[in-house]
Amino acid sequence: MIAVFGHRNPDTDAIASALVYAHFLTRQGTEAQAYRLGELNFETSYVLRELGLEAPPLLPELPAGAEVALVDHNESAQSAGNLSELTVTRVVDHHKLGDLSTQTPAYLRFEPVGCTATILLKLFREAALSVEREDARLMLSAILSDTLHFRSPTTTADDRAAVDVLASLAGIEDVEAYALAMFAAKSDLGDTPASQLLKMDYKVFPFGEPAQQWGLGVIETTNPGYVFGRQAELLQAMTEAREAEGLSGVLLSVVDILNETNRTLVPGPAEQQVVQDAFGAEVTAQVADLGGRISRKKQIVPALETYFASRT
Ligand SMILES: [Mn+2]
Repeated sequence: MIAVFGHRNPDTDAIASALVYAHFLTRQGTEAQAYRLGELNFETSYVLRELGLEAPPLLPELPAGAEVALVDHNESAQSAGNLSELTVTRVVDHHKLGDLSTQTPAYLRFEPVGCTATILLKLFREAALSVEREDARLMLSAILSDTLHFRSPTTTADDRAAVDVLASLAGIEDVEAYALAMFAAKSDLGDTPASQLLKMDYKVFPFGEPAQQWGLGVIETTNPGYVFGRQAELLQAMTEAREAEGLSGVLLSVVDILNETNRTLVPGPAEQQVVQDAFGAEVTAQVADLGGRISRKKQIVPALETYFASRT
């Protein structure tokens, strides 16, 4: 039995791709079970609820040598705690290659597309395997989520073509309306504690040499006013996370999905300096205007890598 899982602080792609890939492998004769590495966000909960599906179980502590398949991530900092002891047999991902190493030859499928699910659809086609309605809906949801329904600069022609195919397989006639319902569910944050809001879509990255660890959170929302109404609490939660996790800096980008803008919370002077130097951004009252840079993967992380590399 292979355990299939996406990254910590899972998003819709991390959950949907784990479910679909586990199903794909099982149908191909390799028994697999999907897991999650954290709590679902409100968008993913909506997607599963609409489908009448349960969330995959939390990944238990696996014994050394257990076979695993990674989807939607490859960096150890975003994976199972004891990843280095596990046997990675497969990786399907659309992120940059990080510190991945494998103990045995592995199946590795990386493509620079907007979503892991776009790659999974290709695997179904290459295997000449039909796509079941539920899997089509999961993959469609993941692509709409990761690409912000094609608003993100990570979107490729492959993602658009996949959505066309999947919408008809999933029986979704009005894709725009479905995407807006997903984004509305994601934006309905209620009284979620600030520390939890920070961690809902949050990844730790090493930058420079010797590596500094930076925590980069994103809140994608159709209602940025709500998030900025809680700015003081969020800044406090960011400072606490920086101390508790021994990080060099923490940033939280508030992405306005509909207007395609990014205003990023800056908790201290170290973060302010980096944001000014790396992005040439203006910082006013602990908010940096990052303009149209709405993709952490394509626009935030590469700029920070370039910045820190130039300083070492
Ligand atoms: Mn993804």
